[in-house]
Amino acid sequence: MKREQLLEAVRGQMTKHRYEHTLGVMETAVRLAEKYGADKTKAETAAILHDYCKFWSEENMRKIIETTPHIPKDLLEHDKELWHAHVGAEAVRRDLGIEDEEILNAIRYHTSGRENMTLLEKVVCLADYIEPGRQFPGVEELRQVAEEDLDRALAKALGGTIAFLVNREKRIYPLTVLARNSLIKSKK
Ligand code: DGI
Ligand code: FE
Ligand code: FE
Ligand code: FE
Repeated sequence: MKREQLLEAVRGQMTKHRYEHTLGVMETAVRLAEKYGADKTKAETAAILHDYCKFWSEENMRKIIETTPHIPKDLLEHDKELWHAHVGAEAVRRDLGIEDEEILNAIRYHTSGRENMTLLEKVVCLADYIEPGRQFPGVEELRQVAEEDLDRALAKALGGTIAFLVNREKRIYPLTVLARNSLIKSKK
């Protein structure tokens, strides 16, 4: 599918604000892919589709998680904010015929991260944090680090999410901890 068709397909699924976020992630992911040597076309496709399911109902996503054999069931015991990533990967395969596993994994792990992420997965996950529309304390520093060190920037971003969850007394999905550890370990 061409870029315009993909954009059209996601636009109908989301609010204007979320669509603008999607465009920001697309732009940022392509730029990071270029900088760090990931596949730019795959980064663009994954970025456009990464929040495809963001506004699907909780019941619908729960049903898809329960009935799709390879979606981890432990997602159901963690924050539902995590669900749209795994459900999204299945949905774009089913609805849009996306079969490329690297693209699907970049969508699947864009929220939680995972241990030993691929370059493409890192690029999409980090772009989601630092796209121009994002505003949260520390985002400017994150944008600066992203220009120098992809792993360090992503470890920082995931660390920020972990701290946010701890502050709110929420559970942390284990893949997020594994992702952060492996990003730090891989540099030592
Ligand atoms: O979909 P977006 O808002 O663009 O961003 P996202 O897919 O990265 O979702 C992030 C949200 O998920 C954020 O509000 C924190 C929440 N969340 C809940 N539990 C976890 C989690 N994020 C991570 N990485 N790990 C968790 O365990
Ligand atoms: Fe998301
Ligand atoms: Fe994210
Ligand atoms: Fe997003």
